[in-house]
Order: sequence, then C-alpha cells, then structure tokens
Amino acid sequence: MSQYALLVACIGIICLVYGSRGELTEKNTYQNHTCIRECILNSSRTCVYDFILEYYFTLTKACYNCPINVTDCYRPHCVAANGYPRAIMTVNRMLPGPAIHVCKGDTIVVNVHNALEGGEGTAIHWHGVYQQESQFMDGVSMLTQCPIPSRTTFQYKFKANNAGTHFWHAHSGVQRSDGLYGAFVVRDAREHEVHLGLYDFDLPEHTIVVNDWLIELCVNKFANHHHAGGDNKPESMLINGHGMFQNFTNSSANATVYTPVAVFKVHQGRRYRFRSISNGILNCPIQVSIDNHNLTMIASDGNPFKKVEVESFNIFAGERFDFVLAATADVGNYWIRARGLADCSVKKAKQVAILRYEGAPDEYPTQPITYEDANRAGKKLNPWNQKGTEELIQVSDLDSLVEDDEALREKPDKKFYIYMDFNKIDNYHFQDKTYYPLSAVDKSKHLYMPQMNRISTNLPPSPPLTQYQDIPAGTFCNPETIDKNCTEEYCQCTFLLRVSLGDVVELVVIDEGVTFNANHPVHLHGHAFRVVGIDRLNDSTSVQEVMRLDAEGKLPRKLSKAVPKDTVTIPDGGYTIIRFLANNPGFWFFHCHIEFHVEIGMGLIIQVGELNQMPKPPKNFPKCGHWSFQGYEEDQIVANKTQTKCNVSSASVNNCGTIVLIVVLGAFWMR
Ligand SMILES: *[C@@H]1O[C@H](CO)[C@@H](O)[C@H](O)[C@H]1NC(C)=O
Ligand SMILES: *[C@@H]1O[C@H](CO)[C@@H](O)[C@H](O)[C@H]1NC(C)=O
Ligand SMILES: *[C@@H]1O[C@H](CO)[C@@H](O)[C@H](O)[C@H]1NC(C)=O
Ligand SMILES: *[C@@H]1O[C@H](CO)[C@@H](O)[C@H](O)[C@H]1NC(C)=O
Ligand SMILES: *[C@@H]1O[C@H](CO)[C@@H](O)[C@H](O)[C@H]1NC(C)=O
Ligand SMILES: *[C@@H]1O[C@H](CO)[C@@H](O)[C@H](O)[C@H]1NC(C)=O
Ligand SMILES: *[C@@H]1O[C@H](CO)[C@@H](O)[C@H](O)[C@H]1NC(C)=O
Ligand SMILES: *[C@@H]1O[C@H](CO)[C@@H](O)[C@H](O)[C@H]1NC(C)=O
Ligand SMILES: *[C@@H]1O[C@H](CO)[C@@H](O)[C@H](O)[C@H]1NC(C)=O
Ligand SMILES: *[C@@H]1O[C@H](CO)[C@@H](O)[C@H](O)[C@H]1NC(C)=O
Ligand SMILES: *[C@@H]1O[C@H](CO)[C@@H](O)[C@H](O)[C@H]1NC(C)=O
Ligand SMILES: [Cu+2]
Repeated sequence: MSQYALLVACIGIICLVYGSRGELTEKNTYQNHTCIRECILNSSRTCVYDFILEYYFTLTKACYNCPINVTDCYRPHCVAANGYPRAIMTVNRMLPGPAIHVCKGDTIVVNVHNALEGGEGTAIHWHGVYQQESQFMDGVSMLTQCPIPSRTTFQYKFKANNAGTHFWHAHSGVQRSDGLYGAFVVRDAREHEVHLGLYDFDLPEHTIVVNDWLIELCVNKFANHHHAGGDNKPESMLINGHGMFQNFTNSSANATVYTPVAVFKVHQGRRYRFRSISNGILNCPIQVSIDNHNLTMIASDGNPFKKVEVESFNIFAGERFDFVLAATADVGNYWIRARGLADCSVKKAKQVAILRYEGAPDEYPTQPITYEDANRAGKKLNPWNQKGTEELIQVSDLDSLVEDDEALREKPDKKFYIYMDFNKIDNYHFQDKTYYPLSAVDKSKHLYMPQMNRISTNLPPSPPLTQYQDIPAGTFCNPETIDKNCTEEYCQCTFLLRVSLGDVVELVVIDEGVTFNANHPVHLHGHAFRVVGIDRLNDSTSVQEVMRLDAEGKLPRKLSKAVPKDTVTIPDGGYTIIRFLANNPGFWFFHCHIEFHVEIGMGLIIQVGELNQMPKPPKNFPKCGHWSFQGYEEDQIVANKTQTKCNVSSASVNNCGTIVLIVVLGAFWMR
C-alpha cells in the first residue's frame, strides 16, 4: 500500500525534483541512452528523456576543488564552464544539457519539468526538425504553444523525420543564452548516407557545440544594454560547455591554472565525421579551425553537399556544419580553435579544445592561443560580410546533393522583400519620445531598433497555432496594413506573411547595413530553404537599390543544386535570396537568431495555409492568453446596488463614490 502511494507520488515532477534527485547523474545525462545505436532501416524506437530545468551556478559545491584538482571538475553536477562565477540555467545540471542522438524515424518524447526558480515560463525548440504533422511541438513560446508554467511539466512528442545535425534550445526570452541548449543529432541508415565512403566513424563524442558566453545572466546584459548603454559584446566562448577564461592560482605549485577544455579523441589514420553546432547568442560568428588539419565540409543544417576542403569555416548562430577530419598528422595534441568575429572581436572572445590522438600524452598543445593565432589563413567556407572568391566560399556556391525540387523552379508563387537594419527611431521601450528621445541622450546610449521592414514584432497574447480565435483583432500586420509611416513613427505589431499551402515562396532578405557593420543570421521554422544567392554589395545598401538591381536582372539565382538550409547569414550591405516550398501548414517563425535582436522584435511569422488546413491541436493542449478584465463579480453586484441606492436618494456624485468605496471594502472584509 505504501509502495503504491510512493509510486503515485513519484509520477511527474515531484518525484523527479525531490524524490530521485540522487539518480539524476546516473540516468539523466543520457550518455548511454538506448537510442544511441547503429541506425538500421525500419527499426525505429521511442526515445524518452526527462529534462529538469533549473537555475544553477558555475563551480558549485559539487565541484569541490576544481580546477586545482582537475578530476573534481568532472564530478556529477559540476559545471565548471570557463571558470567564471555566474548564475546559469541548466537541464539536468549539465552544460550543455543532455545530447540527444537518435535515428531517423524514432519517436522523441521529452518531459520538460520546469523547475526554474523565479516562476518563469519556458518552451524548448527542436532547431532543425521540421515538425511535419507535429506543428504543436515546435516549442516557440506564444506562437506554437503557451509557455510551460513554473513547476509544471510539458511533454514534447514528435517523430525525428529529417536526419541531420540539429540542436535543441529554449525559445522563451533569452534563456538559451544561459545554458538551456544541447545537441540533437538524427542519423540516417547507412544506405541513405551519401558521404558514407568519406569517413570511418560518425560518433556522438565528435559533436562540437560552440557559443559565445557571457559573464552574467543574459537578462542583466540585456537590461543594461537596452536601457542604460551597457555593451553587447561577449567576453568569452565555450566549446561543449568547457573553456579557459578565468585564472586560478594553484598555490601548491605556484602556478596559474584554468578550468579544463573539451577533448576530442581520434586514432591516427582514421577519418571522423564531426558535427558542429552554433548556439551563438549575441552577434558572434565563429571561425572554426584545427591546427595541422584541413576540414572536408560535407553537410549543413542536415543536408549534404558536394565535399569541399577548407582550412577553416565560419558558423553563424543557429547554423550547423558537418565535416570530415582525417587524422593524418603525427600522434599528438592539436588545438581546435574557435574565434569570435563581429561583436565577439571587440573583447577578443575565443576558445580552444583539444584534438588528441590515441597514444598522445594527457597534455595541452604548446602552440600559443591568442585571438590572432586563431585567424587561420587559406580557404574558408561561409565568409562574414565579404564577397565570395576562390578562397572565400559562400554557401550559395555549394552544390547540394539533395535533388532539385519545385522550390528551384524559375518563377516562385510568392515573393517578398524583407529588409533589415538598426533603425534610428524613438520607441516607448528604450527611447521614450517624451522623456529620453534619441535627440536628447548621449550617443553612447542610443538604442537603434533591429527591425524587419521597419516593423518590430511582438508575439500575440495567445499562440496563433492553438488559439487563433483568442487573438484580438488588429494584432497581425504587414507593411500594407500599417497606415503609419514607420520611418517616422515606431511600428510594433505581429508581422505576419500569408502564403498558400504548396506555394513556392521566395524571400529576398536584405541587410541595409546603414548603421553598423553587423549581419543577421536568419532561421526559418518548419522548413528548409534553398540558398539561391548571397552577395555583399557595398558597405550599405537599400531595399530600393536591391529591388532595382533585381528588376534589371542583376541578382543571379542558382536554380540548380542550391543547398537546403534552415539558417543563413544576411551580409551587411547585401542580400541573401532563399526559396522554399511551403508544404508544412502552420505558423512558422522566421527570425534573426541573435538573441538581443529577436527578443525585441526582429522576426516575422509565416502563415502557411488556411486555418482549416492546419491540424487540430491535441486534446487538452494547454491554453493561455489575455485576461480580459470586466471587473470582479462581487464588485459588479456592489456597483449595481449602489447605483440604485444613489439614484433613489438623489445623492451627489461624491457621496455615491464614498458609498461605493465603503460597500466594496465591506465586501472584501466579509470574504
Ligand atoms: C556509459 O558507458 C560507458 C561504456 O560502457 C561507461 O564507461 C560510462 O561510464 C557510461 N556513462 C554513464 C554516464 O553511465
Ligand atoms: C522499410 O519499410 C518500407 C516501407 O515501410 C519498405 O518499403 C522497405 O522495403 C523497408 N526496408 C527494409 C530494409 O525492410
Ligand atoms: C582529486 O579529486 C578526486 C575526486 O574527484 C580525488 O579522488 C582525488 O584524491 C583528488 N586529488 C587530490 C590530490 O586531492
Ligand atoms: C588573472 O586574471 C586577472 C583578471 O581577472 C588578470 O588581471 C591577471 O593578470 C591574470 N593573471 C594571469 C597570471 O594571467
Ligand atoms: C596543482 O598543483 C599540484 C601540486 O603540484 C598538482 O598535483 C596539480 O596537478 C596542479 N593542478 C593543476 C590544475 O595544474
Ligand atoms: C611564485 O612564482 C613567481 C614567479 O612565477 C615568483 O615571483 C614567486 O616568488 C613564487 N612564489 C613562491 C612562494 O614560490
Ligand atoms: C590544407 O590545404 C592547403 C591548400 O588549401 C594546403 O596548402 C595545406 O597543405 C593543407 N594542409 C593539410 C594539413 O593538409
Ligand atoms: C516616410 O517618412 C520618410 C522620412 O520622413 C520619408 O522619406 C518617406 O517618403 C515617407 N514615406 C511615405 C510613404 O510617406
Ligand atoms: C558604394 O558606396 C559608396 C558610398 O556610398 C558609393 O560611392 C559607391 O558608388 C558604391 N559602390 C557601388 C558599387 O555601388
Ligand atoms: C450589473 O449590471 C449590469 C448592467 O445592468 C449587468 O450587465 C450585470 O450583469 C450586473 N451584474 C450583476 C452581478 O448582477
Ligand atoms: C441612475 O442614474 C443614471 C444617471 O442619471 C441613469 O443613467 C440610470 O439609468 C439610473 N438608474 C436607475 C436604475 O434608475
Ligand atoms: Cu539580427
């Protein structure tokens, strides 16, 4: 009987958080999950995970004497990160959170237990998974679902139907910046791997997750930057949650030591498929290279392309690149280097990891690791704000190995020009028109709004996918429906583009680039798009100039073998043209993947298909929305009574007010 009671109590979050915390380390790292296996056709499984989301800290008591005693850094629940003390957010007290490695066709079940102190909601997005027939599982807070309330559990359940290197991350506020992210790799059966002959191993341990990393909670930096003029430049970077940054003194050896870096092991003479992922946070394109080795690039965002050998590549926030590393060097230790560009260059944010050959000593390479040392010369894939050349290969120059499809036909059904920039506009969030407009405050505190078509998108009070009928009229907008001049007045609404199910859609996405030399990596949910053109025209450009060039036939499109991706950079002062077949009905976010930009509105929603073409939400799917205030019931009774009384006694307005107040107070007293 008592066992039965315990079992009942143990169902759900109460047991996981309070009852079986001790088991968390053994079971919930999922390093040896039963779904990690050789992928064979028609042998799909159901893969279950429990994610416990918490606020946490680096170098907690779980770390004992880390990093003076390095072994301590690998203890359960120890998050050493780069040694800097700061609050973080974790899944199962790991950084990154558990990696999910499954086979195409598997059913993924993730029970997300929101144990975040502070009562905030959350949602987890499966970046790269199209969610066909499981639109409700896309995990975008206030678009495809309500945020998961604090102390509750939400179950994600969907099929991993498209193979590739993906990742998962929180899609609510700026939570992914503080640690709510992890790898998500969907492997295909051998017979479907077109590059199978190029490598000997494709192992979970060769997954590289890179990101810029702050020295404080992201909301601190967000509030400071947007309201007070604090910078938006990352200090450091992590590779698989590890790195060197903060120094410590090992007093027994009188030496400076650091927290340990990630180590990737290989055997000489073998070839390995590495899968790299950027959970980039701020504007931090990352150049990746490995000393004494070249990289054979073979796939991006889950789609293979004709191999290209390079010395380094850039990865933008939200992108993934797979490459083959041939372990042809002498047995030894080599630096894997990550170097931050753009806003990451200001404080020289960088990080290293080790490529260790079997038989090499457990030591660090001796080559210097300054920021400049990581600037690998030679052939590079995916340049940052540069024109393509022999040495600098744009992703639009790659030849896809995914067959051409309808998206590449000559004429699209719908075409939109999306133009982005940081706009000098007074807005009530950060540059109050009356109290502290741009014209009155010091230039160092100017906040220019990152917008698409001069619109800042705020997501609606209820998720359109599940509660369309609850969204107030006038919430959605597009440039045609706005009657203001958004160059002169701040425009904020829910930017929505409608396309029909089955349309071939072309987006000419422009970064006017007038204000800063930035760039915006954009991500599309629910689909992959073909990257048919990328160019940087000049230091800056305008939507008018790009439209003129297009009308003159001067924007070339690669309509054969253009690579399918779901995230791509838009060069500053240039454009990227993408094409997709809108075959997945739903409401899909298209947004800049820089956390500060999307958080203040640099995104839009693409509605694919009519409401009646969208699947119905699962029964009992959680709801949320505006609380439309009509007054409390007891107040209304009081008001009605008082009204009558006043009319009868012909009391003055003042007396009526007093009576109402007394009766209202009396009503509360009686409760
Ligand atoms: C996973 O399995 C390997 C090999 O059997 C073992 O060494 C390792 O400790 C296991 N990890 C966990 C977290 O159980
Ligand atoms: C796998 O299943 C598909 C259809 O369900 C079938 O066409 C195919 O022959 C099967 N393959 C193997 C190897 O069993
Ligand atoms: C370092 O920590 C490990 C446990 O993480 C422990 O077994 C070992 O004794 C420690 N070494 C020293 C020198 O204290
Ligand atoms: C350690 O870091 C501090 C700043 O946190 C710096 O001032 C100092 O020079 C560093 N020491 C060494 C030995 O690198
Ligand atoms: C700190 O010094 C002790 C004593 O020399 C040594 O055993 C230990 O490995 C050192 N720790 C690091 C991280 O170098
Ligand atoms: C520690 O090393 C520094 C230089 O590396 C030296 O100046 C200092 O005297 C040493 N301290 C001790 C206690 O050995
Ligand atoms: C890498 O490629 C360059 C040519 O792009 C070549 O000069 C260099 O020797 C190669 N390095 C290795 C380690 O293969
Ligand atoms: C909007 O305002 C800008 C700046 O004042 C002006 O250049 C532009 O012509 C206006 N657009 C329209 C459509 O009135
Ligand atoms: C680039 O911009 C500069 C300054 O605005 C202008 O003088 C130049 O003509 C532009 N070049 C091209 C190719 O449009
Ligand atoms: C109060 O009066 C209004 C208007 O006559 C009516 O709609 C409302 O239902 C009344 N409220 C209650 C609680 O009787
Ligand atoms: C009370 O007075 C108001 C304002 O004069 C009037 O609109 C309302 O109809 C009256 N109510 C009753 C119940 O007579
Ligand atoms: Cu951006």
